[in-house]
Amino acid sequence: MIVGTAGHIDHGKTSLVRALTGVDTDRLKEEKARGISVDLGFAYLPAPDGGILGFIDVPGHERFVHNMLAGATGVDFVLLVVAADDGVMPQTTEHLAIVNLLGITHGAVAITKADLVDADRLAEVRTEIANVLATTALHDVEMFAVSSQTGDGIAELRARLFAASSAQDSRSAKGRFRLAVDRSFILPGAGTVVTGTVLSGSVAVGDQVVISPSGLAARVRAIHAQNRVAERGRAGDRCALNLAGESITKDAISRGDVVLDPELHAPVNRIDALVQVLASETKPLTQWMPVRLHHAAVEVGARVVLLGDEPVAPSGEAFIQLVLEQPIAAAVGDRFVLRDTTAQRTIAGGAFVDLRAPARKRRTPERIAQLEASAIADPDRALTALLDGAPGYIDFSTFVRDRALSAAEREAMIARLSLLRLVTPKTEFVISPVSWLGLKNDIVATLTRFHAEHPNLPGIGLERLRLQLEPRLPTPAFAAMLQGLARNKEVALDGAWIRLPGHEVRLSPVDEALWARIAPFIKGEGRFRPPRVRDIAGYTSISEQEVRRVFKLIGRMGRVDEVAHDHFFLRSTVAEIVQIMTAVAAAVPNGQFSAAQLRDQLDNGRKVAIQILEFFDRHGVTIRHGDLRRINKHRLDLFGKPAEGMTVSGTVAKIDISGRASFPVERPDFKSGKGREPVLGGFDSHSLPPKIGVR
Ligand SMILES: Nc1nc2c(ncn2[C@@H]2O[C@H](COP(=O)(O)OP(=O)(O)OP(=O)(O)O)[C@@H](O)[C@H]2O)c(=O)[nH]1
Ligand SMILES: [Mg+2]
Repeated sequence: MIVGTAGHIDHGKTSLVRALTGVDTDRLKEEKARGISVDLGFAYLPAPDGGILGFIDVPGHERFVHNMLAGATGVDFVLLVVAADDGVMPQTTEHLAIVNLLGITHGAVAITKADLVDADRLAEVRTEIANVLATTALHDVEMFAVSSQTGDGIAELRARLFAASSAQDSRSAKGRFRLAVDRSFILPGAGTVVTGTVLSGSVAVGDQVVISPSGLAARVRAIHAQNRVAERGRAGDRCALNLAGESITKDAISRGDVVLDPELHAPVNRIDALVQVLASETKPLTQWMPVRLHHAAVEVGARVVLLGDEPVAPSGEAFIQLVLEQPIAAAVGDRFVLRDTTAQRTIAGGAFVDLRAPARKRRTPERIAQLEASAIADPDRALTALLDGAPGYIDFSTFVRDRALSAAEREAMIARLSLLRLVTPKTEFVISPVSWLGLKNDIVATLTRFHAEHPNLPGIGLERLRLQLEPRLPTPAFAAMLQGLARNKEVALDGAWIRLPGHEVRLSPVDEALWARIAPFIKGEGRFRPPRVRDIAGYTSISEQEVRRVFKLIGRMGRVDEVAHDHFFLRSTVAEIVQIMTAVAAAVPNGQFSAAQLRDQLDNGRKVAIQILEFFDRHGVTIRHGDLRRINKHRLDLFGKPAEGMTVSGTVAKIDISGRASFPVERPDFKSGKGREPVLGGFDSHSLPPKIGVR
């Protein structure tokens, strides 16, 4: 258990810690000289049950409240110190307010310097203290009259602390590791050591960690937990970590940094939070008001953005957005405190709700509903509430990371809530079973309708389908969902087209008749040099536009390819050319052939041969090296098999293996650089479309 002191300057906090533990925590020269505490002090006390109590002694001076705040994070039990002679003073109430805002609910009051007052005064002070505690979570804590001078009451108080420590549920170490650094120093012989309270999870010797927000990597060389050498430090322990790493020095790490599990490193500078303004304030929190934000051991300048219509009045509670001057390492649910910019007053405090706060549309009813869901502490209930609201899916990887949940906890949540996961290259989205089913039904209904309205089209493009549906999943998540449906044969993915598995493109009778007139021109003898759109229009007196339209239609069915602009080849002819080309490649050294060598086999002229090769280059079937090409065997089946009876067999005749030397005129103009790289994803829409680009 970690015990933190709190209370006004000179009220006897340090003396009390010394009386309880035997340790004088005022170590600094300045502290000795001035007789006041300036920075945090640390002491440990072994308990009869084998545990160890850690003490964090804080300074009471109003100028050092920021140090008090750095120490108060991670405290389990507060020891509120009030001097019997002075009674409740300004920092008594301010520290109490801070403790309350930080959500510390266990504690005791020590009325110190009891030796200086009589029983009447003691009774008076008790009443005074009870009054200030009344409105806080500590309203029913026990009060102990003590004297560090005479030792009166110290044993009773110590016994109370031991009992509290035994009764305390040990904090869950389930989450991922986070430690808020309050000191960093060099230990001769060991190197860089940082100390702080473990906020969540645990760390073991040998673990890799990251210093956040800087992002420096380090390895844990040794651990002291609660002042003892340990193999592991857990949530609720004060730990000293001996860190090793290329850039790890005393100065590379400072108070306010967080040492964490590398998975958690994702600093933030815009946070949506639930804030409470102290009743003692006289003014509300207003738009773009500058404040000092205190979180864990860090202090940073920030601005307040109101998310409601009104300023947040004293005693009021509201969602706000905090825009930070510098990024910090934080987790959802972490407590924070706001002080004024002159560091004289504590104004407000609360809990972080969403670390990925949007800069725009941050006040819409939809967004506020998300914040209400995110503000639920229990991750299962928060996630369920989020999925029940708009947009109906969430980025689960981010949810899990921002709540510092472990990998095991992540999987357990998926199972407990029967979530459907949509894995994309960058992240994992989840969607509720109800939304998933609704979306699936909508996809099938939309496709059914589309096929009925457009029997001659192969299907709907992914984006077009996505934009018609609610919830509108992000493109990669939608692609992942479609792939899942395709695996179950509920939809079919045809390149870029999505269709129902049973759907086949059918031409209208009119188009069928047009195709019957056009097709003969690209079949048979002349298939390697078919006429272009304009020529076919001339031969058939069908308009150029119509010829082109029918070709594109047939192209979408995968039966023709537009090898060059307005120049369509039957798919089976393209397949046949691939075979001939394979034979050509097999007959030349290194499989490297020239355009002329292919042209000789096809007998279709230099220009067309080059256009065909450039078409293959674009599809990655051929790979160009200067004037020569070789075949990429991985893409040989891209155009399927040649039509029946057209299979090339035997050896290829007439190949000049002397290469381009004997074809001095056959130096195609490749200067344009076109087709230099196989363009695997950039197909024309009328040829084979790209596969949906997700895992
Ligand atoms: N008579 C008497 N004097 C005390 C007692 N406790 C503390 N003092 C005296 O009060 C003064 C302040 O004590 P500290 O323990 O330094 O007070 P503190 O609360 O730690 O002060 P800051 O850390 O500066 O806020 C010292 O001179 C102590 O000797 C007590 O129980 N009885
Ligand atoms: Mg002190």
